[in-house]
Formats: sequence, C-alpha cells, structure tokens
Amino acid sequence: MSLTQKAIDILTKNDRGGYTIPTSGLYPYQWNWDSAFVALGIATYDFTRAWSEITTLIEGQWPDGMIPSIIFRSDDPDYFPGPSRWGNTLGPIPSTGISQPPVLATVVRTLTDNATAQDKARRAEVYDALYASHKWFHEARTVAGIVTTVHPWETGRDNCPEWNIGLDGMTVAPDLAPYTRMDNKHSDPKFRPSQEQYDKFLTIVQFGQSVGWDQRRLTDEGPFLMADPNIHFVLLRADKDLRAMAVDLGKPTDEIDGWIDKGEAATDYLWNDDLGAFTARDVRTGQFSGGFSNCSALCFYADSGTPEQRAKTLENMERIAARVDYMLPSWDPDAADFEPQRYWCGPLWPQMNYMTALGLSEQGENAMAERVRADLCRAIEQSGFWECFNPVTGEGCVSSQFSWTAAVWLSWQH
Ligand code: 9YW
Repeated sequence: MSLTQKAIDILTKNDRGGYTIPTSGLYPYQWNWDSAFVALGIATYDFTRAWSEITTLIEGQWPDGMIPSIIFRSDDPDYFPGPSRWGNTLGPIPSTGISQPPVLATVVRTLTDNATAQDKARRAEVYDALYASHKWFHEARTVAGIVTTVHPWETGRDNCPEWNIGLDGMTVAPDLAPYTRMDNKHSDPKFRPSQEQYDKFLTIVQFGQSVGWDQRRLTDEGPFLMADPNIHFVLLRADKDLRAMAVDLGKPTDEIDGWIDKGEAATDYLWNDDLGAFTARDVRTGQFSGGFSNCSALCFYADSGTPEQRAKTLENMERIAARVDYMLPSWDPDAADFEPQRYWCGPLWPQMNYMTALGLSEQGENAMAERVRADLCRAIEQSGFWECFNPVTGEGCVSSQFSWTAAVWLSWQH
C-alpha cells in the first residue's frame, strides 16, 4: 500500500464524525491546532469533510473568543486531565481553559484561496469567529504589548526545556488534588514529561479553576507567564492572513493593522542576542531561555525579523543541521536537557517542519526549506506516521498512526 493511501487510512480511522482525534488511546478528543493541520490533509481528498474539521473546532469557542486547546465531547476515563479536572470552564462544550497556537486563520486562507464565490462564502462563514479568537489573544493574553502564555500546554510544546525558567519560578500547589497520570499508560514514560513538570502543569490548571477561568486574572495573577515564539509568530502570520481575508470580504482592517504593528514590535522582544536566535522569555523576570528550538525559525513563516536576525537564525540552523540527521529538532542539541527521544526536548515534530519549510520557501531560503521538508519525508518513509521522530536516528516516538503527520504528508503530495 502506498504511503499516501496509508495516510488517508489513518485520518479515516481517527475520524470521530465531523472531527478527527490526534490518535486513539493517548489523545481521544479534538485538539485545536491538530484539527487545523488535519484539515489541510483531508482537503486533498474530501474538501467538505475538511471544512467540518474547522467548523466543529469553532463550535467549542468561548463567549470571550477563546478557542480552547481541547474540546471534550465525552468523558473518556482513559485520558487525564479530562473535563472533570478542568472543572466549570466557560465554553458551550466542556473544554480545557487555555488555548493553543492559532494556526486556524492561516489554514482557512490557504483552503479558500481560489477566489471562487464558494471560497468567499466559506471565509464569510468563519470570519467573525477567527476575528474574535485573535482579539482574545490580543486582549486577554497581552501584557505591555507582548502576547503571553500562561501554560506550557497552551504553546503546544508541553515539556520543551524553554519552559524550565518559568516552571522553576513556581511551586507546586500544596493542596494539589491527587491524580493518576494516564499518558504513561499509553506510551513509554521515557518519551513523556517528568512528574514534577506534570505537578506544575496541574497547579496552573487548579489556579485557573480558582479564578473561575477569568482569563485576564489567569494572565495577570497566574503562576506562569512567558512569551512563546511559537504563539507569537503563528499569531502574527495568522493576523496577516486574517487581514487579507478582511480585505477580500470588504471588512474593516484598522484593528488588525494595530495587532500587526504591535506584533512586529514584539518580535524584537523575543530576540536573544547572546544566542542569535528567537527564544522564549519569562515575562516577569525578562530572562531568555538558552536554546534554539523548532519555532525559532518561524520568523520566516511570519515574514518578520530584520535581515541580520534572519541571517543568524540560518547560521544556527546550519550548526544544528551538522549535529542531527533529521532536521528540525525541537530543542537545541548543544543546549542542556537535549534528549532526542523525549517529546519536546529533542524530537522532530511534523507540523513544525511544515510551518518552518513553508516560511523558508516563501522567503526564498529554498535550500534550508528543502532540507526541513525532505528530512521529515525521509523519517516517515523510514518509520511511518509517528507523532514525532528522534532527529538523530529517524525512529518514531510516542504514538504511531498520528493524524497531523498523515495530514502534512498528504498536503505535501499535492
Ligand atoms: C499532551 C495532541 C497534542 C498536541 C500538542 C502536544 C501534545 C497533549 O499532544 O499535547 O497531553 O501532552 O504537545 O502540541 O496538540 O496531538
């Protein structure tokens, strides 16, 4: 069977009727940015079904505009932390109380870019929801002009060592309710976040519940507050895509222009001059993390950063390309805590390679774009459609039969 057919079979198997789960067992719900990438893959063979991936995700949007990271349409005892642990969240469907990198507007623009009447109608159908979700980031999560994050899970890069500076600054709640992890039952603990990290992740969830999921209070008073290059660059790109759709639909652009100006100014805030790279930063202390991650090069995807910053970013990529066989590792092989098989401490992640390669090629950096694209394809050909891959050996990590890996593969075959 061809890999393309295998990819379609994985997406079909993970279909739960209108939306797709990332993989059965470990992740049995609809995840925010997973669904956006999945839509790109399904659109290569069934546009109507791809579109429902987007509309079902929007069904979970909160009245304040936030699209949550996970939508719980059931309570699966095999997953923790599920709806009961997140408590009384504020959306129309039980969900988490945090968001995820907002790739959705970019995906919608990509899928409706043929200037047909139907494309325009589809843009009109979801525009207000997308607009509200961006406004939420620019209001509920913004501190002094910087879009922040309150939880490593919100960044989509759960246990990346970038978060250690923020996590080191917090303590586990003394009254943290007891719990049993389920992730380690579905995959080898050597791939997964540590126990101390998990306790801190749940401490933030408990704080969110204690303020009734008031997002402004979670940002201002919560135990963790960092700026993430992933959310920053993904949102900046998505704001530009939202603006293009606003023009197409004859909507006003003034507020979006303000967000874009604010975003361009904030790019500099994330520039770690010692490393010559965009890295995460603790917003309360100003401290930078100490390594190049797989969102550091998303400046190309967002078409942001100065020529010097871009040149140094490419230099870092060349350095890393000489250290691993499969670009792009999620954490710097020359930094402390690099572990090539542990989740966001080293493995290559398909959706990050997708965005990085796209940005590099859009900005004319074709050789590095091709390396980032071809290395993921090689890892898939060697090992299959895993959640992520060891960047040294190309072996698959965590879960096989993974939806966004199949989707990225399909989107690249067209
Ligand atoms: C978790 C579903 C999600 C992704 C995240 C990834 C992981 C969930 O899986 O988080 O329980 O740790 O880090 O980016 O959306 O695929």
